[in-house]
Amino acid sequence: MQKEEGEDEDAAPQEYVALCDFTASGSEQLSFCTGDALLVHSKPSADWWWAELQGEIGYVPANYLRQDTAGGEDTSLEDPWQDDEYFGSYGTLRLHLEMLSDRSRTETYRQVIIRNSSSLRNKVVMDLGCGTGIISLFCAQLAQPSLVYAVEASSMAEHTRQLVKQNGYEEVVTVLQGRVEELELPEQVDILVSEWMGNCLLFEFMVESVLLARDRWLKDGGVMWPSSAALTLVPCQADSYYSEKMAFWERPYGLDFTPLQPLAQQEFFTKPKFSHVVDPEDCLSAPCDVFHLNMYTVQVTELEEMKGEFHFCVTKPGIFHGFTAWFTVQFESLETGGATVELNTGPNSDPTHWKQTLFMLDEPIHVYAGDSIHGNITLCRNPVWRRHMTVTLHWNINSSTNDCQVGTKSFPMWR
Ligand code: GJV
Repeated sequence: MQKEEGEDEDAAPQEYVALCDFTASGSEQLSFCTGDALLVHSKPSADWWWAELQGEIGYVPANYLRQDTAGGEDTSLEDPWQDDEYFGSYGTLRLHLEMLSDRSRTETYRQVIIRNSSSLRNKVVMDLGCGTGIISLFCAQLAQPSLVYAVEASSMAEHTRQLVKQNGYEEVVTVLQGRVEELELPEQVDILVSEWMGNCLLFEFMVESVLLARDRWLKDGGVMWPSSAALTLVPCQADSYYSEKMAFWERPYGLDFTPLQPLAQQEFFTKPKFSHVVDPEDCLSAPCDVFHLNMYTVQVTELEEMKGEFHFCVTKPGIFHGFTAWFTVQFESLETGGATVELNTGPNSDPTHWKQTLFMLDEPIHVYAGDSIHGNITLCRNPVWRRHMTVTLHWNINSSTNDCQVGTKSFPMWR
């Protein structure tokens, strides 16, 4: 997903309409309500704009606004799914190499096929978003399904067809190029398998395609792999990241650069940090699952706003720099007495290409063993840009040694 650079510094103010409520969390920010008309004076960054509402002026999150279509450029012609860019990026090898090289990920799917091989016999499988076809090929190699529909929208599908042939599985695996939403099949399937998970589980929202495919193409009583998923959170230290991006400005080369710290905060701590690897030692408490998805029952409309609560008991003294998030997915067994297989992308499991996602607080907070950190998290899907969302964290620290502290922060991912 791309980020745009700031633009139109000297242009005339433009009218925008607020798509959601926004509560200012910093002194320079401006609160507003859904439907408010704001005048955007400048766009100093892609995410934070300088705007006016009823005579007050301040920073506003760009992703909460839609242009008032009375004039100016029209974004309604842009694809809210950004499919050209999205499927374009899956048309080259870079991402497929990253996913295939992720052994924990790929080996988990392989194990699921191996451990369920007798139940897969003579079954019809759909592998949604098959990429280079690895899961379909595992099915053909390690089990005896009657047919695997390998569905892939990107141009990689052409190569996948070749790989299927090269390995001698063209009788079993049928590669279908196109978006699953537009797919026509002669029959429904027994098993829908997909590797759809993004950062913080939902980012990219490929899960929507999986749910639509479930409702259209999965037989009654058919199987979903993964069968369930969860998002997990932990309060953590991130000392080296904090030093590198924030403490750095305290005294570089013997000079006081602290006036740049507010800028550093906007630039480095406004969005989550993807590809963070949290050391288990930096986790300040046991992690907590904040929500679960049942892949058989969850509805697309529920994804608009996913809410969860957390309650952590701090287990060791440290500096609370932020929250780290990751996900797990579970694959139910089809064999009698068979065990569930889990893919866990957290710090206590084998590393994966997703790594973890770090949400930095604006100010680090000292915490002590026995303190409690409770609060909630909301994943709010962007009403316009369907693959994006904003994560809002609200926390409360109760401590015997400190005053009770509360905080709220919203992180766009990315719009
Ligand atoms: N229809 C067909 N293929 C798709 C679709 C769709 N609606 N959505 C994604 N893909 N875990 N976040 C393909 C996409 O082109 C890519 O090859 C793969 O599914 C996603 C793989 C992992 N991404 C992820």
